[in-house]
Amino acid sequence: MPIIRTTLARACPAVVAWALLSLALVALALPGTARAGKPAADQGTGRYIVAYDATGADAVTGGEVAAETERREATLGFEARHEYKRAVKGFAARLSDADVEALRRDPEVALVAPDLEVRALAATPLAAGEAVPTGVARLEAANAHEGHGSSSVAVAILDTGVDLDHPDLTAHDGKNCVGSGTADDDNGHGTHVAGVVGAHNQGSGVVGVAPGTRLYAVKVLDSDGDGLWSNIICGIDWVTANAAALGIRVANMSLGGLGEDFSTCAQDPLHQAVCTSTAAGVVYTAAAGNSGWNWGAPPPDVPAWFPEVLTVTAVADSDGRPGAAGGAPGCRSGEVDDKRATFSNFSRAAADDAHAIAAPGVCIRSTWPGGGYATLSGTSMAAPHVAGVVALCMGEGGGAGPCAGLSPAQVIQKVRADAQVQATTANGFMGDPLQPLGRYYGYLASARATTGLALRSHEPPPPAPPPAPPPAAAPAKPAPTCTTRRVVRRHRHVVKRRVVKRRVVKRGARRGKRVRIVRKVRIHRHVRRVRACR
Ligand SMILES: [Ca+2]
Ligand SMILES: [Ca+2]
Ligand SMILES: [Ca+2]
Repeated sequence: MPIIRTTLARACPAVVAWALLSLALVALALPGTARAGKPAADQGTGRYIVAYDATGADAVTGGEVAAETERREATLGFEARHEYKRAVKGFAARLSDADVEALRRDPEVALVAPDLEVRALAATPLAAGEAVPTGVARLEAANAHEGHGSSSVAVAILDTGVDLDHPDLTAHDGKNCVGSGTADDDNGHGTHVAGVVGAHNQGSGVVGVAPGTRLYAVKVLDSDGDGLWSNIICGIDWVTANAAALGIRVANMSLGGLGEDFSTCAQDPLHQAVCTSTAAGVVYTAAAGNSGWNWGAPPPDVPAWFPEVLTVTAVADSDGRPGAAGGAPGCRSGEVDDKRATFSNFSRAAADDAHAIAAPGVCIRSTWPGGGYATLSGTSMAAPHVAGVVALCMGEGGGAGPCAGLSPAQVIQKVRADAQVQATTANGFMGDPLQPLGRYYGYLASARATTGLALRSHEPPPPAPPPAPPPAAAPAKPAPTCTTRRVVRRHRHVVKRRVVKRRVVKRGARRGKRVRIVRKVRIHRHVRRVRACR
């Protein structure tokens, strides 16, 4: 039976950071069937949605809905509150049990379904003193102001155990498959993984993707972070047996080793355990491995290669934002902001691509045994980010989410499709399918797209303009009231003119001049506008 070892140790013996070594084991498990953890939908409201047969011989067209509904209202005595003519042909109404019975017997009625309550998804304000790790921010699971509530389902952490009394975690003792005693963490790796999924939003430490989610510690790796397949199968067996009772719908496996060969569900006991647990409704997230190689090349990396799991590659991100402007991550050299992590395994075949997704896995801060915190890197850190997103998709705050009722295979494809829909070259990473590097790492998971909850950005308001200098010291006074008056003055003007006339004297008389003064009087008219203000 192969030994499950950290992929990093296998790939890069020179790397001495034990934190990275322990990353080889990635265990992030969400417990099985969701229904056990949720209250039953309230069917006692008396409100129903009735859909007419839309396709059969008795099909009711949109134009007939009003008349058909009116006929039944008259016969049975109910009153429809809504009528539907397009997406559904039918109506909604408060109905008695007898009405429901009668409508269910009605050949033209295809469906009588209880009208269940829904609740708006609301973000939770971030508690003062809480720090949002970069990976949580990068997936838009939380920002400096808001985050998500706890998942409605529980998550199993198949790992080195979890610090059961860490104040930032709601960790329950699940199963110790390595030795005796509780599944308390004697390594640190499992506690770190647990905090990425569900560290509380309680005002100290860090906040997880799905804060306060119930976590079940399943210890399958020893204090060195090593284990055997038999340990892993023991953990998966416990998850499968307890999923329904404990509401476990997600399980994380931040661990890996080399398989003997490619297998079907029936050909390999570890593969069979994963297939059976998945069929019981548990979604498994698995770390892609830290060897920087193709997980699908023989011999395959397992459980990353199993087609039934959601395999998570690692992205480097230093600032919790897209845009590659965060600078190099501080805890590890050689990595670039918003680029695939150099150590991350990847895929090269379509069948392997089909269950791959990416998440932050470099310099991730999370919980540590003894009530502390630590910063680690690895695909082990990437996988629990996605486990948290899947847990939120199952539902939060006790309600049902968009993944409730989906099979694990459907959940995996939904979360991958959400990531693809959200991706652009501006918000993705170097190495994703929009900016490929010749290898497949998948799209970056998106809590925003998968849960449908966009956190408010709370952008700071634009800075206020500096106050205008006070006007010159003139005392304030009321605006003057002004009137304009037209003044007309007339005056006489005397014009004098000397007129010289030549006088001619006949018969030798001398010539002479005669001067005459002519006077004329003119009247001048002056118009003036006089403006007067008071
Ligand atoms: Ca402890
Ligand atoms: Ca916290
Ligand atoms: Ca970044």
